[in-house]
Amino acid sequence: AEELSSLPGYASWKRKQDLILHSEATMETRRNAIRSGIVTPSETLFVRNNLPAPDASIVADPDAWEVRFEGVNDPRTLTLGELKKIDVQTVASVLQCSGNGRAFFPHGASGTQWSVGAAGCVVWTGVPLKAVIDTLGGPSGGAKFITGTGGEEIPDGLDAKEVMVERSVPLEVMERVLLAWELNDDPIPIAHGGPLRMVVPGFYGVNNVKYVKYVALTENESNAKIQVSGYRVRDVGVSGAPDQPSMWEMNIKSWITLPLDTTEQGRNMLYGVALGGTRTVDKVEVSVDDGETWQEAELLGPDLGPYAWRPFVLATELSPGEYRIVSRATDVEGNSQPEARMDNERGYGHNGWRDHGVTVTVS
Ligand code: MSS
Repeated sequence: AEELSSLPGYASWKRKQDLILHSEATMETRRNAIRSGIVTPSETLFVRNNLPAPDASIVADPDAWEVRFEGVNDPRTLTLGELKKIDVQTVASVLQCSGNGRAFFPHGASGTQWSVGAAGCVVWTGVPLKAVIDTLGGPSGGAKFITGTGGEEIPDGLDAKEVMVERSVPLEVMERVLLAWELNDDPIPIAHGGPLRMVVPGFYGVNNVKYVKYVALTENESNAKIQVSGYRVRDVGVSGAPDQPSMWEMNIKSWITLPLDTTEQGRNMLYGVALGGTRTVDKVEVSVDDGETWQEAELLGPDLGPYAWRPFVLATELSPGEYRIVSRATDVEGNSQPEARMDNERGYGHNGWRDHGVTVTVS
């Protein structure tokens, strides 16, 4: 696919040199833009929009933004200004598209051909959803899901249920859900879902509903296409359906960020990042011979919690030649990245270590 030559208006403040411009709605962080960083600068963070972003005028007066709450004993519409007075918390979490790594699937999974860069680790500040629900008298009964609706206007002539971004996540994760108004210490820009975003730490990007305008505790999952048949893991050639796993919790994953392509002989620092989804990363091993032998890398601090990623480094001597450098992360419960990808129709959830390696020529 043809890449854009310049940043689209709503993302014109981004660092163009850090991004691969797949389209107006999809921009990927370059593998070399992460280096040893823990928090991904907003200017470098990937963008993925399923619908055209709303007009930036909605972030001009953030505190006036209204959200409707349903499925509680006292259903109400609250403004962002009011939400800010309920409580406030900060969480570092990885934002990663379900299709990150799609480019590595040999069957040519349709959708944006993300390599490793549909992911970043960012800091969100907002009100815990639990505190808002308590303020509204608690769940009204029978609730099994938290359903959030994006604030996009549905383009003329399209069926809302077909295109709207409305996602449901299990009620059990409520304790960690934030309604966030800050990204990396600044008001959330329109590109990342300002003025208010539903953040579900540890869950794939799609569940982090931007410009959230409606939050409901519901008995059933949303009947929007994006929930019913979209973002479902199924075999190649099979259509999406509600009985297939939804792209909710992220799996353990890591990749090398430096060096890429070439480096000089002698002592080298091999950098990368590792995420555990909802579990803390325990260790990362690195191999310079495509998985024949492994060495344990050093985790770099600080530890920003289970939802953040952890940069790592392995210091090693390299002599001239060609190397296939791969990394494999393990979480505190012993879950490790598999070697292979799990083939699936849409190329979701790829965490196989083999495909994520880099080939480096040392001279
Ligand atoms: N939200 C809304 N509202 N809309 C749209 O479109 N998308 C998704 C999420 N959210 C959307 C939303 C997706 S799908 C993703 S990844 C994310 O978001 C991204 O983010 P950023 O900020 O980066 O752009 Mo896949 O799983």
